[in-house]
Amino acid sequence: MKKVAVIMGSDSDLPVVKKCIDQLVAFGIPYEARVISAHRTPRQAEEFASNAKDNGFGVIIAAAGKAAHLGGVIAAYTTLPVIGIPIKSSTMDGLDSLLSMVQMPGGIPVATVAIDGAQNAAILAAQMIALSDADLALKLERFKLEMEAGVVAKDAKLQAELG
Ligand code: RP5
Repeated sequence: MKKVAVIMGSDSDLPVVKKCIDQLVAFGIPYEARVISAHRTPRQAEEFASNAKDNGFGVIIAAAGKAAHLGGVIAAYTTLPVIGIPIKSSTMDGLDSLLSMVQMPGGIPVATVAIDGAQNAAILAAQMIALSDADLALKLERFKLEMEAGVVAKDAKLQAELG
């Protein structure tokens, strides 16, 4: 199975990014997590992205806050799909990160999830990897069924409480 790279702009992003890592682990997807900054370590960002495909990665997840250019810079150096997690790390409640990530120019997409939407980034990456992995596709089916059962149970509880 292809690996998923989880890159964060700073170790201060880890509390949010942990939810992404936990979900990848729950799906049994091999991953590597790194701290690489588009601004503070641009050479490492270029090196990682340029070699990611040859190094066995299938998807790159990039989490960053403030002027969040990490996803875009990584996407510039690879044809692998890049998923962006805008991190709420500034006084602007993450709107700055969201817009910095999502407003990519034509030709260089970054599939941006919600502000701090780390779990969804992992699920989206899993869906991409599952296109060529039947076992993972089954896990995703099961995941959706469990979600459905959870909501049905909550609805039943609400109906019981309301009489
Ligand atoms: C971004 O700046 C990082 O992704 C982080 O969200 C934010 C703050 O970084 P630190 O100053 O905490 O290292 O590049």
